[in-house]
Amino acid sequence: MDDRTYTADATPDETVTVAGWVHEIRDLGGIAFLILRDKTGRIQIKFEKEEMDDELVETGLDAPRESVVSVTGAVEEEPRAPTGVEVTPDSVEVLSAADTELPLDPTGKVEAELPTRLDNRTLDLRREAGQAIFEIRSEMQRAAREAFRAVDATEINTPKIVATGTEGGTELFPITYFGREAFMNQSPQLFKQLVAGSNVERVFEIGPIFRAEEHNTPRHLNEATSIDFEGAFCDHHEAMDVCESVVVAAYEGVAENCTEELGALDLAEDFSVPETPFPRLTYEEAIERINATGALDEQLVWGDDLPTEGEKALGDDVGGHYFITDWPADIKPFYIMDHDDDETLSTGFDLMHPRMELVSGGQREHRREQLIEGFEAQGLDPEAFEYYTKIFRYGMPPHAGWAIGGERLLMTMLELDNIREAVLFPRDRQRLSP
Ligand code: ATP
Ligand code: AMO
Repeated sequence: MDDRTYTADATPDETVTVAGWVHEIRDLGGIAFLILRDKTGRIQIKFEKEEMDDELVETGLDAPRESVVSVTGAVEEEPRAPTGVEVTPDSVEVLSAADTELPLDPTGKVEAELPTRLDNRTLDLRREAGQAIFEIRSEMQRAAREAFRAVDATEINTPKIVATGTEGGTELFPITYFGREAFMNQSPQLFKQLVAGSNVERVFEIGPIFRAEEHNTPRHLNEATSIDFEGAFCDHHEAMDVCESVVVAAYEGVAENCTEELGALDLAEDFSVPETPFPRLTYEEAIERINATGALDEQLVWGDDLPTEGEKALGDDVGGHYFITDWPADIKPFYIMDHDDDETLSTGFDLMHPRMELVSGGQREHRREQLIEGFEAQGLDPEAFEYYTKIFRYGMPPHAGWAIGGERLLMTMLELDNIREAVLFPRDRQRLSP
């Protein structure tokens, strides 16, 4: 594909062509060094001014920082060089000269604010820590895919332009679709259920969701990545088992394959795979424990949604990942099944990280009559969902599933303060480009 040698692979006594960015130039007088940086690291290029062709020396040493250069030369061992080897150049070519003024410093010596970094993401990803987050994100998704395959789930892709919302009417982005009203999809929810009701049976999807969240918080995005699972002949307990296995696999993949990246983020010492099994607290136990912490001014009563402060107090109390099960039916969506013996209780669950909610899921209502009642109870018009409800007349197995917020998983795993750090080009109320 490209016939240059990665800097990390340059071995002594070879002649190589390395190419990358000018990280820095250190001029000591008679001798000067260009530190060249690529995907794999850095290498020292040595210029002995007296002994080398003037033009070659000028080309190398006059290239502004962050210019893209290609260097051909012999690799030699040099204990004083940062990586133990250096290149003595036979030729230097500037492929793209950079401006001398840069909006941020990719060496990381001068820190930049997050908005500046996001406005100049390419330069930000030239910093080791910036690159590391997205190498880890890639590994997290690879490991999750492998964990899904281990439970025999098939990867699917569902439409992102849809006719109806599912997760509450106020958070939809409307668009015009050939003169008709349409929306950006908030969740693959109904589609993944429609596929779980086929012979495909078990599915997963890693894809975008769009939510017109009004609030501007460090853990909400307007375009996020949802990691979804849905399985036929599966109840909420089994769905939680799969959820736990995917989260743990993501951590294990990162622990095994991202040692350097964790080092770049100063996490090498602290990174650990969460212990299993994750405790499963009922909603009722959760509110009792929150009340007992005394963290809230007002005691929670059964039926309340958990406020952020309450979630944090409980997170500190539990100290790791945990599920909250058996939520009040009224605060869970229409597609979640209620318990047979108590209709006020749902099979809905959330997976919590001590800092925030990571996952929602549950067993689904597969009985058509009860499903229609659920729509009506939630003030939704079942007619608008005919494409979905009609399938429940043709044999819908019991099924269950969940969705992880991909960026929240990464953000909690890497202790990032702001969810925007976990997205290449985040979408929030202010940010529509790049
Ligand atoms: P879900 O995935 O169900 O949306 P969530 O964790 O994203 O769950 P929301 O339901 O969007 O949370 O919002 C509920 C929580 O977000 C509440 O606990 C609330 O305290 C918090 N929240 C909402 N708006 C703000 C805001 N402007 N600033 C800080 N926190 C907020
Ligand atoms: P829910 O609405 O709870 O459930 O979303 C699932 C998970 O997605 C993440 N998430 C977000 N992350 C960042 N920014 C946002 N605006 C945002 N909104 C959601 C959270 C959340 O826990 N259909 C159900 C899932 C199911 O039952 O299968 C659903 O969408 O981490």
